Amino acid sequence: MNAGAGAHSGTGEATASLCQAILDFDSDETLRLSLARLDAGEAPALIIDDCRAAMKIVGDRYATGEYFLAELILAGEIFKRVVELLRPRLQLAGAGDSQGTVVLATLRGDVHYIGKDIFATLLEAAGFTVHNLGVDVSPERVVTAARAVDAEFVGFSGLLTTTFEVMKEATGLLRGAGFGEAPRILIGGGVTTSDVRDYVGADFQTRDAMEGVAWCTQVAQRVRRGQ
Ligand code: B12
Repeated sequence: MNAGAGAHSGTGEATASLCQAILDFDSDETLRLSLARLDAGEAPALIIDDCRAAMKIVGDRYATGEYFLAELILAGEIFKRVVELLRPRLQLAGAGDSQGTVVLATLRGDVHYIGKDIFATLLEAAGFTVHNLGVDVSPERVVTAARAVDAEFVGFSGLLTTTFEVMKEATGLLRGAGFGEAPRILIGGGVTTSDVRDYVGADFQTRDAMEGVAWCTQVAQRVRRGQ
């Protein structure tokens, strides 16, 4: 099996072999290569980007019928183990005053959570307090949670196009819920685009967790300065 050209976000041979290990569903080799790169001082975010490129290939092969559900599950399990390995390094920053409170969820009908949990970890590393509601969450539960913790941000992760309607419903409920100031709403996940952001009525969209953290940080700073 070949990793395929042009899909990598990192550099050179290290990227290609990590990608290939995932496409070979070789969990031990994937973890060994990830650990070697960590020990060599590489940023965990780069390793995640490479794994994501491999997951994209797995998804594409599933879409064309070359892979089946079993391969999706296998690749997902391997990626989850990589994220567990990297998590302590991703979390290094996070002490001190909270930058703000974020409620996160994958909404009704969607059980993908790997990307959401990466975003949650990076937010915590940047000093945010995160209430991660999990997957298959109803819009009503999001509103209840956002109100209970007085959330400044609410994030939805979506990997299925069928979730767009539910994101729209949840956004509408949040905007109409009579908060003093409604929380900022951001969406992310492999199938989201700026058009989807406009459709669901969110404030921000990204498929890059680091970009999501940067946006939350900027907004939180602006709010603190009263701008
Ligand atoms: C692994 C996987 C699974 C695993 C999920 C494991 C898990 N625990 O999460 C399992 C096997 C369960 C699964 C099931 C299904 N899957 Co699936 N799956 C994938 C796969 C291969 C990878 C997803 C992934 O983890 N990517 C890696 C993460 C890191 O990327 P990410 O989520 O985009 O997250 C990054 C950013 O987007 C961002 N981010 C994520 N969330 C958020 C949120 C916010 C607020 C912000 C700011 C940022 C952010 O942070 C991350 C890092 O930067 C994708 C293919 C793909 N191209 O993504 C298909 C894919 C998503 N699955 C698909 C399908 C069809 C299914 C099934 C319907 C299959 C079936 N017949 O049963 C079911 C649906 C089950 C359900 N009800 O949800 C399709 C969706 C097609 C569509 N357009 O709707 C895809 C695209 C595959 C394909 N090409 O056909 N799947």
